[in-house]
Amino acid sequence: MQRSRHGRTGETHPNDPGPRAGRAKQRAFCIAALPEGDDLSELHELLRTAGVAVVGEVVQHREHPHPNTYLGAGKLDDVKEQLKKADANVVACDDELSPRQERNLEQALGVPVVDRTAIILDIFAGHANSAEGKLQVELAQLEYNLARMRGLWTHLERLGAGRGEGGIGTRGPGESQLETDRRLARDRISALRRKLRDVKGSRAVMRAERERGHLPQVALAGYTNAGKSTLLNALTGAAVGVRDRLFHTLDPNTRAMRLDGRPYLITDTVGFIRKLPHQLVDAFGATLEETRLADLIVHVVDASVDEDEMIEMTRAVEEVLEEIGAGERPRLLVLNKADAIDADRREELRFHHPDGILVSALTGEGLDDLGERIERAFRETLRSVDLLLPFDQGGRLAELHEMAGDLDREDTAEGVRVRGRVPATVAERFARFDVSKNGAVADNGVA
Ligand SMILES: Nc1nc2c(ncn2[C@@H]2O[C@H](COP(=O)(O)OP(=O)(O)OP(=O)(O)O)[C@@H](O)[C@H]2O)c(=O)[nH]1
Ligand SMILES: [Mg+2]
Repeated sequence: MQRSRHGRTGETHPNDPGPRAGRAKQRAFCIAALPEGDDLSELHELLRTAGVAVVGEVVQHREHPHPNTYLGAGKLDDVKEQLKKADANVVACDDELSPRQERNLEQALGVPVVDRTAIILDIFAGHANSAEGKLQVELAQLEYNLARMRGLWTHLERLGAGRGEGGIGTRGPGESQLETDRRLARDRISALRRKLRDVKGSRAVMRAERERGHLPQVALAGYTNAGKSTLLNALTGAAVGVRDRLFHTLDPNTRAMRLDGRPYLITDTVGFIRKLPHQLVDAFGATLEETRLADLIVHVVDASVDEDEMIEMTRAVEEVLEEIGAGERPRLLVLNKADAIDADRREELRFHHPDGILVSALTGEGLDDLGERIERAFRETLRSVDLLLPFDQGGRLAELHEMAGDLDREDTAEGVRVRGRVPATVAERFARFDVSKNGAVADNGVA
């Protein structure tokens, strides 16, 4: 959270997140422009996760934030007074600010201003472990900073024009510094994109391998801190890191599990949040692909919060799923943290979310039910096949058995007749042996 004024980068690397030491000394005053309500608890939580203390807050009710100053003029005076009293040394805004709003706010308030996006990016930077995660976060931060540089740039241009056709004195060293910064940032962005494409390539290879094994893929998705990693651990016996903080998991973790004898792969990945910075969605493309390509998405929500908040979080997740192209995937809703839910709330959940599966990843309550529902959802995607496999295709028969569970088999003069229900992808692979339509083998060629 040490981004320098105006997102400028000074002498350091254009994406230097700044010194991390002494972050706890930051004392933030929170501001928000909301049409209604005054709940800034999530912003507090984000700041807590980023290691910043919250010393006060002001909410202004308005339909839209002020285009120039985010809050109205009167409210700004109020904030200025209050933040002095609270001895705040930074202002944290619950929305992404335009570069102009940020600059004007800093001028009016006399302290650095950080917006929600910068805070989230800062948390991601602190939590990234893998090489891929670090590249993704750096890319997102650079894109964020580049937009701010551009903002300042047009501002300077306008100033120049105002002072008379951009003549002498209007093009100072600031401009060339900016140009250098922007060029450096752009070069770095291209390099990062290239590296991430390579990573994406190897991820695709791994996925292709998994698909060859025909294992059904289940992806856990959900709001940050909903309990996705805890659920992965509970279902698979894994020991993925769990913590009561936002965005603890950034890298996807895939583990195997068995339900009724059939093996599945289940992936836990980065959590979502309201107003998730688009730079992150963009940069985490390869990671989010795991969700987009899953056979089934298990949407995990923290059902221990009140209904309105849960709906809001659920909606935020659905929007991101839509945005990454996973909106149409088959989905299950898992209502987690049942151990923290009383009888009344249980009743309410049953009423409002009859399809939701109530579980506790912590105590194990409801996990059998969840297993059955995953299995059932998966079974619904199965297709009936009636195959005739020539005797020389013994290997393929074994493959089919591995995948399909219950199959009727019958030895005939031409080969083995197999009837049963198999995953759609398997049905496609065996289409050439299908005799259900015309009673004859369509094509006996070897795949
Ligand atoms: N009471 C209760 N707490 C839970 C349950 N499941 C998870 N938690 C707690 O919720 C917090 C977040 O759990 P995680 O599994 O890290 O959540 P996550 O969805 O992976 O979060 P991120 O990776 O940060 O997005 C931890 O403190 C868990 O112990 C549950 O069933 N009941
Ligand atoms: Mg997690």
